[in-house]
Amino acid sequence: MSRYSEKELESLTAAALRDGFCVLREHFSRATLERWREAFLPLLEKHVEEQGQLRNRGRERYYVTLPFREPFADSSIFEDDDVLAIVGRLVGEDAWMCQLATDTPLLGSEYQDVHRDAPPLFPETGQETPPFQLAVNFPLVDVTLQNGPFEVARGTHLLTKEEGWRRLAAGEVELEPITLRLGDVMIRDVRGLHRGTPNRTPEPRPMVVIGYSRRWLLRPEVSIRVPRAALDGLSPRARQLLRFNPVVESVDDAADTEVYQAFAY
Ligand SMILES: O=C(O)CCC(=O)C(=O)O
Repeated sequence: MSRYSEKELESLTAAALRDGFCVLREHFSRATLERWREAFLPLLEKHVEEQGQLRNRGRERYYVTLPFREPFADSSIFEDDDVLAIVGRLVGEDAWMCQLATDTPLLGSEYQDVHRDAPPLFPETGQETPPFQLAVNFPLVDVTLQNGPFEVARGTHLLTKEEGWRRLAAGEVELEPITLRLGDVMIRDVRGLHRGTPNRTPEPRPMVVIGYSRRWLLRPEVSIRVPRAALDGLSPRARQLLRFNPVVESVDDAADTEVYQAFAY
């Protein structure tokens, strides 16, 4: 069920096209996200123990893939009507869902280098294109100025990285911290120049990332391993969204090495 009218959805889409992101405030159920947080924290602990040495996102900052099972295989989140309406307008009605993961800075994390999450499609032209890869981000805690807000420079998704860097250095654009309450959702074009900032509190700051791509785009570094037994319980729309992902006998068979190492472009 949609919360937003067609006109509001158009306006949120226009903001995402212009600024590179839009935010839907108080959108997801806080009780649902509290269940996600409870289930996530042991996964984070295990990841830090087993793969923490990879340090693939910087000091005390971890990228953890979520298993496609309860509570994370949640259609109230990944099939949300408003989010999908905006995603469809930005990357096509036939978009697919390619990523279900989290970014978590802990105490001791640092500023990341300013980066994009994807290279341009046609680097030789120096021209950017309409959107092709989105991140739907929502935190599992309130994000404040103290616990490592994501920072982004508005409008830089339509510039080359070099021009974006130049405008940042010249003070023509600036990095803005995006503070979010539990339940808020940000839909962003992954080309916008951004960085993670230090979490200065003892509590982890998990941010979920659900990736939606144009139907012709494959990012081999990410995928969602869908257990065969879950397929029957999925709606036709969910099956359509997940259609290019590997089907596995059990999520526990998932390769336990994180392959998403190169992340900054
Ligand atoms: O703090 C965040 O969630 C952003 C992290 C980030 O941009 C990255 O690891 O690519």
